[in-house]
Amino acid sequence: MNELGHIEDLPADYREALTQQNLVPLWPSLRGLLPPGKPQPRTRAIAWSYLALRPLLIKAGKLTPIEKAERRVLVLANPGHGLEKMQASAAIYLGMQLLLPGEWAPSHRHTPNAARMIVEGEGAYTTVNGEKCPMRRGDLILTPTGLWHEHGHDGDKPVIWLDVLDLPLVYYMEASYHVDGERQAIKPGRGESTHATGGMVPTPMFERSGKAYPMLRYPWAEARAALETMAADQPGLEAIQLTYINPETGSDAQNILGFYALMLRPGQTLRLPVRSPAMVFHVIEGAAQVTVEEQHFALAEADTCCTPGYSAASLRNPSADKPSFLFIADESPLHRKLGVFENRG
Ligand code: GTQ
Repeated sequence: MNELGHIEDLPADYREALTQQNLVPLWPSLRGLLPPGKPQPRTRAIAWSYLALRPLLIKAGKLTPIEKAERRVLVLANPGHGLEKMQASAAIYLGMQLLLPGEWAPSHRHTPNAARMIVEGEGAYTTVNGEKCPMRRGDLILTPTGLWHEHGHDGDKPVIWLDVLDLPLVYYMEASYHVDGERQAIKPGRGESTHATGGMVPTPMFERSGKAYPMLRYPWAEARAALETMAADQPGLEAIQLTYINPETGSDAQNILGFYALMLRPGQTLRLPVRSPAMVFHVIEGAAQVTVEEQHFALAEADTCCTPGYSAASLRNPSADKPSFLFIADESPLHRKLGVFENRG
């Protein structure tokens, strides 16, 4: 690879003349824009300890009333991007949100897609376009682009969940905005949750709903049972993994980020393929050791970590007798749609 010229090689008066006309020479930046062989991601492999962040989140509950915060969230920011950018990777935003008993985070809708992985507590719910979705540990709840959503809490202890949004991408596209709304009327019955029957979808008057987001809540109890069944059925199966999908189309549940549940058998090490998208790992149950290139992270329950794209990573369950369960989010749907997805094995 040949070295190209530096900006300092150019005479100062020439550089000044370019700047005056909003012109920039390409060649000093060409290798940075198009590095050889693989990208040079800003995204760093980094982990956030739940035990360490929880007291700060609880303290935020004392310092800032919900009326002032609207959403009481500590953002899991990747220093590789600069903390102020509030992004975990190029396309992924992560936040830990706290709702205290009796609190209400008012209704709004926005262009970025959001998903919530429930970490702790009982009795809270998110209402998405009128569908009341109970929040129990390990549940995945979608609030896709443009859908009204608000959070309420009838329980008696704090509820905490992990927000996963494609905010950095939508913001970068200059397409990010929100609209405030009125408290939603809750639809009677089970509503869209009838979709939770695997392999069957409602077909009133011989038509499917045709909704872009027919299923909004993916209960952990069902995902966990499905993983355990897969593991028992196929003792030789390496990656015991499920993808959260749109049950009407079989496509990823959302357009930009992908969501998955993974089980590691006791003592199992799983080497992941080297792929272009960045990934997020969150421990729902048990523990996991994540190795990314030369870095190691020992994740306990409720800990979260992210890895850049094009990196070699492996996951290990350190327990000799208990399985561990992970929630994974990644940028695969985005990379596939853009035609830049790569799997280098
Ligand atoms: O709960 O609606 O972490 O709008 C960031 C923006 C959560 C939410 C976040 C949001 C929300």
